[in-house]
Amino acid sequence: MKNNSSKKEQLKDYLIDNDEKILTTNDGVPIHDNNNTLKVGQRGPSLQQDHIFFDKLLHFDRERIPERVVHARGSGAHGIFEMKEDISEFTCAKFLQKGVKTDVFTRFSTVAGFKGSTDLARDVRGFSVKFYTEDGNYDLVGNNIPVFFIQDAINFPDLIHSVKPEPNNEYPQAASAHNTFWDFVSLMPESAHMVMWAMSDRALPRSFRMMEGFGVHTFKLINNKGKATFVKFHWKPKLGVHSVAWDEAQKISGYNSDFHRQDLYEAIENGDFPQWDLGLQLIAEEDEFKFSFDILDPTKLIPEELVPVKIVGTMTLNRNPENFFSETEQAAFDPGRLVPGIDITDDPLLQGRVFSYMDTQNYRLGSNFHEIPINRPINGKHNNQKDGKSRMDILKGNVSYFPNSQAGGCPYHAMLKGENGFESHAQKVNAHKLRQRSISFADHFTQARLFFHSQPKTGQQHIIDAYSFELSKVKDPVIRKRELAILNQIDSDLAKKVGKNLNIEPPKELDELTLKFARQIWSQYPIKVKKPEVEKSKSLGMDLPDAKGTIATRKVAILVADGVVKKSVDTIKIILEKEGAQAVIISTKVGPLIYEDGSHEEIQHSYLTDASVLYDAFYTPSGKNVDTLLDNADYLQFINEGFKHCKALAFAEGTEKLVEKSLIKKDCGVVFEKGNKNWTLQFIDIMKQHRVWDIEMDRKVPA
Ligand code: HDE
Repeated sequence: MKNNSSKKEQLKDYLIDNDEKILTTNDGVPIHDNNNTLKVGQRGPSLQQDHIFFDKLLHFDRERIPERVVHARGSGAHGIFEMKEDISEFTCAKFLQKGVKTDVFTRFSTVAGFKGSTDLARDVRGFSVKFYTEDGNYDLVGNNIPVFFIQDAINFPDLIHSVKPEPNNEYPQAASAHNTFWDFVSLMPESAHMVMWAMSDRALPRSFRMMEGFGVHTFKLINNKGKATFVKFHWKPKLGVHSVAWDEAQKISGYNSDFHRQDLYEAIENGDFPQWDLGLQLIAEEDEFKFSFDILDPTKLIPEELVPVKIVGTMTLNRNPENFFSETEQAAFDPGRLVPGIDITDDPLLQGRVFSYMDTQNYRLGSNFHEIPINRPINGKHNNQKDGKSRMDILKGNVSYFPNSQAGGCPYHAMLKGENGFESHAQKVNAHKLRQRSISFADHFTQARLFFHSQPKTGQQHIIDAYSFELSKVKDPVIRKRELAILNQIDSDLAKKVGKNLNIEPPKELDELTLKFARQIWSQYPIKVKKPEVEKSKSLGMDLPDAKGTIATRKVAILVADGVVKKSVDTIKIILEKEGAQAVIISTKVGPLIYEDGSHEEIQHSYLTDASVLYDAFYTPSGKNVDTLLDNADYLQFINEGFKHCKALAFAEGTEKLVEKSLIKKDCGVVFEKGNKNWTLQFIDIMKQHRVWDIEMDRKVPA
């Protein structure tokens, strides 16, 4: 079947444009007066016959639907995926054939917080992509972390109950730093690897546009001969992988809890379309048991040193939704939404997901959720399902059953027309029915260690700080100690350093209770582990080799006050904008900024409305602004905090007094114009590194 419309074209049929239109009821009846209810006399009681009022209020009373039980807080965008490589030997999926372009809708999310919670929580980020292919919708519902907390779907409700606000008092919101989460994970050593990722900078992205995405599970690609190849999906962001500091994340949550949502929306509105390459790790069926870990275990990744990531295509997000609720909120993702050429594996977490998503969509959106415009396949649906609440489609004819002769056998099987219908991989299964888990899943610490050892020194320090923060928030000392015992199994130095911050000597052995629970899964736990293939993996750090060297879309604050020299502002603005960065002028108040030469410029940002944590770098231009800023505590806070968070700072000639008044020490991340012809280049080079994390320890200032 051919694509008969793009997703954009399809959605156009549902767009409502109120321009130049008369206000009506939901039945299209023109409304004469939308200010007054119908009353008995001007001051009298309202009448029950006011159908105009009821039409409005009844709808309002039903505006809320259940939020997603996890990943409630999210932001989405439309885009396109273009396949660039030929992988037809591995898959017959039509959208994965070289040169094919497919419309997508992508939603990013946090996991634990409610719909209105902050974007900057320490949390995993969801990364869901709906491909509107000519063979129907395919959903790749992944995360920005390549592994998961648990191995079997049956533990999922418990995991989520433990991390969500506690049931008696419903706090803390969007935070894992509390008793119940650490109680659960300290009793579930299988969570050790994922918890390590969640304590790393990966859990504090600078932007959705700067995170990797992972399918997490091993899936199968199926070629047109029915042959399967195992596959892991990766999204690699063109802008690189970048994070913010924990102190910064907490402050951003206060200054702008929509930080990521706004960043994505504005980037797309500005034409800075975010892009990710799709990468595949392909593993031949014969190699299923070749590794020291089990590829069906979702708490394990396949180091890129063992199986390189093959880049095959690119996704570009280029259009914001017209309406958040209609599109982003009603988007229904489901890892069981597969197309011919892709199949699931026996990963016991994935198997459970295939049930849960469809179920949750039925609850959240109703049984006809696939008829909601954002969820409609572009190739149309043809089957004998009918009726149900809010059915939109109108099925023609008297036949809604199969097989039939009355409608000429329609709709018929794909194979009758020589088309490829979805066929599950013909996998041979021969085993007893058991409620058990494979012993090949029982090594929980080797890859947690691999991740920790693969981080640079600052990355390791951030992990130590994160464990120390989170466990300090845990009220029960028994839980803290139990988790330290897990850390000690991963790396004794890590355990010692966290233990020092908590005043606990890390126990040598796992806690009795942890062992007891693990032995309920594997009686012989702990097992003798296999030697890992690699001790360190470069790809687990945050430096993507192809993504370095850009300051595109970075926000640079130009910190001014009235009397600033216009040329000093304009010069850096032009240079930054040429590099694709955004220069934002911040002054003591919004409205007209008065330059030294008397000219004016209308500005939108002030030290009152903005904060240093919302920017990537800072420049202070020269002029009479210096005298004003010397006495401006908010300005000093901007540069002190920028310094603390390892950002690039540049100062024009004549502004040195400001640096002396601040807590800034002159280091390789601070650039001065005075006597330095290359200052702009240096400033940009520092920004390209994102942050000067290497000297973070020397930048510990009270800001
Ligand atoms: Fe989900 N997950 N999940 N999950 N998940 C949902 O579906 C679930 C898991 C992920 O942007 C829910 O529509 C179970 C892994 C994302 O709308 C729900 C299990 C991964 C999103 C659900 C998992 C994810 C969800 C809630 C264990 C990474 C947001 C609302 C068996 C690969 C999708 C909804 C969006 C959402 C269940 C584990 C990612 C309840 C039972 C592993 C990105 O169905």
